[in-house]
Amino acid sequence: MPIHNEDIAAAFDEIADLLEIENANPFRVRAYRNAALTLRGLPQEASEWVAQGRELTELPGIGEGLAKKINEFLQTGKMSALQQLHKKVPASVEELLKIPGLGPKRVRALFLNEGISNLDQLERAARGRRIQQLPGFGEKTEQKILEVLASQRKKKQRFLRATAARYAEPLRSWLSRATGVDSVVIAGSYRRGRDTVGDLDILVTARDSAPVMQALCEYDEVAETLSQGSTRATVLLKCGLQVDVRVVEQKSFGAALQYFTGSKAHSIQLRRLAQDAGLKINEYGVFKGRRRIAGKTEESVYQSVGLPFIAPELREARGEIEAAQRGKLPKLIERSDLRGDLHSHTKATDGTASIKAMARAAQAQGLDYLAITDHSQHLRVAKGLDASRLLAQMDAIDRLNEEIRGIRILKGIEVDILEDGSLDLDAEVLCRLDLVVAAVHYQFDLSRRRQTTRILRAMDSPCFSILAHPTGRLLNNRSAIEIDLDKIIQAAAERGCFLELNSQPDRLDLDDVNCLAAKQAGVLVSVNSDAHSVENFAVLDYGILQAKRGWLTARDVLNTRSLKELLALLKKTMQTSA
Ligand code: DGT
Ligand code: CA
Ligand code: CA
Repeated sequence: MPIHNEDIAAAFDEIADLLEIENANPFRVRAYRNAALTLRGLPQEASEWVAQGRELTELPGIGEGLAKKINEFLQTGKMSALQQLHKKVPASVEELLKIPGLGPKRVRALFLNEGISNLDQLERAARGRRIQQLPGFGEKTEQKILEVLASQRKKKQRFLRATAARYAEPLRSWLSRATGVDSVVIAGSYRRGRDTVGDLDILVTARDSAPVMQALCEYDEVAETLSQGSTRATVLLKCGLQVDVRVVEQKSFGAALQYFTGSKAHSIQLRRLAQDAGLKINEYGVFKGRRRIAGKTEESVYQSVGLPFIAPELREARGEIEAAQRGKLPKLIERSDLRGDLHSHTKATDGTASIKAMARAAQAQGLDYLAITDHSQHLRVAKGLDASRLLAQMDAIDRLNEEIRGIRILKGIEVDILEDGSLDLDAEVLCRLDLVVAAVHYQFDLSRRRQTTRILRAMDSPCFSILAHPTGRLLNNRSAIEIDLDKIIQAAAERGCFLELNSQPDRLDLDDVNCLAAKQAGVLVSVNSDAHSVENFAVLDYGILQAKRGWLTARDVLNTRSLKELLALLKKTMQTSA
């Protein structure tokens, strides 16, 4: 069975979790987390890298020790370091960490002092009102634990789109090679560009469906066939991802693609339009009485009800059909519209490359400018910059800009918003930068009122350009902080500062709805990579997908501006005399 980067990254994350429960050195923990990030960001599978005879240590953040562990995993499917840790802390203990409010310290206490080593035991203890009696836990925590466990049971885990892509693309090419296959498209929420997907919906056009079904059964990564007919099947992959496959005839392709792309709500609205016009749209075509009048292409389906093609990213029944009727569909932003990136890290903090290497990589991605925005001092585990290190970095950037051509490096910082809403570095230092990117990195669970006030205060600082990852959510991991985003958007409009859409596949906040709200308030969104390595700029594709889902055009996005226009806009966010 092939080993994917995601498998190695998951093992590293697991080691990091276990080390945290053991109260290990935070830098050691961070090294594993960073390696996991690097692996997830690689455009290529590590296994291929090794097969080509290349050294894993060439990868950023992968030293000898980590490379050895990866090689061991690739060769044996096991990681002895992880197995060693599991001798002390069983894997089921890690699940406790996923409960919001249970950090490593509390999990350690539950495990070592109470012998609670899995979710069932946790639930039993909470029901028996034993959690509230433990030192450091209260009745509120106990109640929260019970609520979270109940809601977790209800909902099935969704896959990050980026993770699903790792499994979807190889399966797509496998199916394309089956006899008589014309085209294979991954439809559903995946095609609509959602940040997470519940399952994959694959549509195949072929002369004959039998070879497709055969190919699916023979696919190496299928763990179980859940149902199978002559033209449809549902299988479960070994990674846990469910896949629906449908085979249709060429002449129904457009209608089937429209149907399986959804969303359901969008399609229902479309069908109602058709009904009003005396037509019937289904997955086989568009019909007037018994006569088929369209359905070979998706365009023909929309055209049959007098509409232009509607981009899949917009198909959420959020007014796109009305906009299409009025000829007011937005011309959605494309990746090629981006002229720069305003959030990136170097090895001065928790990145893995030098400033120069990052700039070169951004240039290779077709960008004209890159802002270096390392962390500020408060974020100790990331070796955040204090004033003197920041000033030294600014000098280094000035020198580099003299030296290199073809890309302009901007001087920035990702400064922590402290609990009282002040910024982690003094204004007189910050104001020497080209831009200030600010973010919340701790105290995520303040009340909505306090959290909103905290951010609004920060936005009132003399130097404040972009609010980074405004909600702080980590998909499948940490929920969004409680804030009044409308108020924050309003304040950004008044102040002339910007909000970030962070392109990391597990962040992607602002989300689609938030993007649309920012656009409507006239606040420009900055689609940033938050790259921590030279490979990591590839995530901009995910940011662009989310931006499209938020109806954004190139004009709605800050970093589509030319360097000159951008600098003028940034300057207004930076008060030069503090
Ligand atoms: P997901 O998988 O939860 O991320 O979301 P989707 O949108 O991929 O939903 P899924 O996999 O249940 O179904 C794929 C598409 O099939 C969906 O977007 C629209 C279509 N579809 C499924 N069930 C229905 C239905 O009952 N009515 C209509 N009109 N379309 C449906
Ligand atoms: Ca789906
Ligand atoms: Ca499905």
